[in-house]
Amino acid sequence: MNLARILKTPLPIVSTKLLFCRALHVPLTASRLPHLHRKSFAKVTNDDIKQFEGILSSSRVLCAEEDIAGHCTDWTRVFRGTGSIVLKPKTTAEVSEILKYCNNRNLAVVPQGGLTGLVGGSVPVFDEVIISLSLMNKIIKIEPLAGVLVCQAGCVLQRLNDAVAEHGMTMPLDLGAKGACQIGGNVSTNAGGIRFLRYGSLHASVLGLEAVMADGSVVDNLSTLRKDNTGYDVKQLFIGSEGTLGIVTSVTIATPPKPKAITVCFVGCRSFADALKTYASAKASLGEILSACEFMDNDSMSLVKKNLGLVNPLGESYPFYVLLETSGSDGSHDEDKVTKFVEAGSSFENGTLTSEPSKIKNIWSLRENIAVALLRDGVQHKFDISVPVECMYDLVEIMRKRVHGLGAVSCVGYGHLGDGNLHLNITSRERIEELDNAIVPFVYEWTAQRKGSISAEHGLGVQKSQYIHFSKTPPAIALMRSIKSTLDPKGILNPYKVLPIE
Ligand code: FAD
Ligand code: 2HG
Ligand code: ZN
Repeated sequence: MNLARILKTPLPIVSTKLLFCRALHVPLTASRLPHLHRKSFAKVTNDDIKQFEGILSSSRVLCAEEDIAGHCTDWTRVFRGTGSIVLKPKTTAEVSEILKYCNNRNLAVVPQGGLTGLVGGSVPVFDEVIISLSLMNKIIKIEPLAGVLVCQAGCVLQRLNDAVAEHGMTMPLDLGAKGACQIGGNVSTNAGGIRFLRYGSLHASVLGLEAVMADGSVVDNLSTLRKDNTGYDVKQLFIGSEGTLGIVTSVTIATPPKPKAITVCFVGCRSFADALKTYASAKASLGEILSACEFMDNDSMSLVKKNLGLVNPLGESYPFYVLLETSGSDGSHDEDKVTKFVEAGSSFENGTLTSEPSKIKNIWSLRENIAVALLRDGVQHKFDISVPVECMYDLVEIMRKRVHGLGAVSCVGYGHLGDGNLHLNITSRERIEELDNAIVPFVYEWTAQRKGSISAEHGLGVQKSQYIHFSKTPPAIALMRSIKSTLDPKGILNPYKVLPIE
C-alpha cells in the first residue's frame, strides 16, 4: 500500500456527548422478564425517610417523582424499575450509615453511578433504594512520580482524564461514555473500552480500593503501592461485581504517562478476513506503539450517518473498516513505523491517516457514536461477546439471516478487534416477541458452543444473569453464590443482578 494513496479528508467535529432518546416508552423490567419476583425485602416508610434525612440532610434525600424518574430508567431504555427514593451521600461515613440502616431494616439497595451501564445493573428492578454516588466526586490526590490517582467513586471519567493530563498522565481506560460514566461504575463493571489493548484490565490498573459492605463496615484497601502480596487480594472481589458485594467509595488507579504522539489510521477492507490480516500486520509492524484496534462493519457506518449525520471519510465503499491508533513518546519514531506499516499493507485498499487532534477526534467519534446511533432506532438488543477472533463476525451474518423479516431495523457488528470482543446489536422500532425469541437464547448458545464469554466487558446485570451458565460452570457459580452470601447474607445489595434466580 502506497502512502500517497492515503486520503487526508477532514471530518466534521462531532461531540461524543451522550444523546438521550426520551420518547420511547420503557416497560417495567419485572413485567417483561417473568423469572423476576420481588423478594421479601421491607418497603420504605415515612419513618425510614426521616432516618435517611437524619444521616444526609433532606436536600440529599429525593422522593419527588420528577426527581426520581431519571434514576429508574437505564441508558438503553430497556430497563425500568419503580424506585421511590434516591439517596445522595457525600462521604464514606454516610454510605456506611445508610447501608447499616438498610441492612438492619432489610431494605434492598441499588448503587448507581453515571447510569451508562448497558445490562440494566444500575436501576432498580422493583423498589430498591437508589444510592447515587454522583456527589462523591472529590479527587483526593494525584502523584505524578508514582503514577497514581486517588479519588472518590463518583468522579466522572472525562474529568479524571483531564485532571491527570495536567500532570503528564492519562487514565488507563477510555470509552464512549466517558463524559457521563463514573470511575466507581467503571470499576464495578470492570469496564474494558478502547485502551484495553494497551493498558489491560482494571483488575491490574486498580491499585487500591475502599468499599462499604452490606452491614456498613468499611474495607479500606486504598493503597497506592504497586506491589502488595499480603494475603488475599480482596479488592479484586469488588472489581466487576456490579455493586452486588459492596459499594465502592474510593479508588487508587495507576495512571500511565500521557503519550506524546498519537496517530490514527482508518482503513477500508474488502472482507472480515482482510480486517483480521490488517490487525495481524499492525501487531507485527507497530508492536509496542499499537494502542487500539477497533473494527466496524459498513452497516454500523451507514447507521451513524443515517441517525447522527456523521460522514465516513472513505465513503461507505467497504464492507469493513479498521481503526488503528498508535501512541508513543517519540513522534518521528512512530511515524516511521506507521509509514512502513501503511506501505506494506496489502489487506486494505484505502484509508486516512492523521496526527491532528481534531481529525483524530472526528475519526474516533465515528466509532464511539455507534451505540448512540443505535439508540435512535428504538428497542435495543445488545450483545457483547468474546469468541476466537477468526469466527467473531460469523455471528453477525448468521443473525442477519435469522432475523430477516421479523421487524429488525438494524443488525450491526463492531467492536474491539484487538481484544476479540464483538458488539452485535439488533434494533427494532418496538418490542416484537417473535424477534426476541429468534435472538435469545440463540446468541448465547452459539457463543457457548465456541467456548466464548457471553459478556466480554459490560457485565451481566439483570439482562444476562439467567444466562451465566453459558459461560461459567456449576461449581464456579456455586462459589460465587457462597461469596455473595458471606459478604451480603440478607442479599440487600443490588438483588436480581449477576447471579441467576434459583
Ligand atoms: P452505572 O451504569 O451507574 O452502573 C453500572 C453497574 O455498576 C451497576 O450494576 C451499578 O449498580 C454498579 N455501580 C455503579 N457505581 C458503583 C459503585 N460506586 N459501587 C458499587 N457498584 C456500583 N463498557 C465497556 O466496558 N467498554 C466500552 O467501550 C463501553 N462503551 C460504552 C459506550 C457508551 C456510549 C455507553 C452508554 C456505555 C458504554 N460502556 C462500555 C458500558 C459501561 O459499563 C459503562 O459506560 C460504565 O463502566 C458504567 O459506569 P457508570 O458510572 O455509568 O455505572
Ligand atoms: C462500545 O465499545 C461499547 O462502543 C458499547 O462497549 C457497545 O453498544 C454497544 O453494544
Ligand atoms: Zn465495547
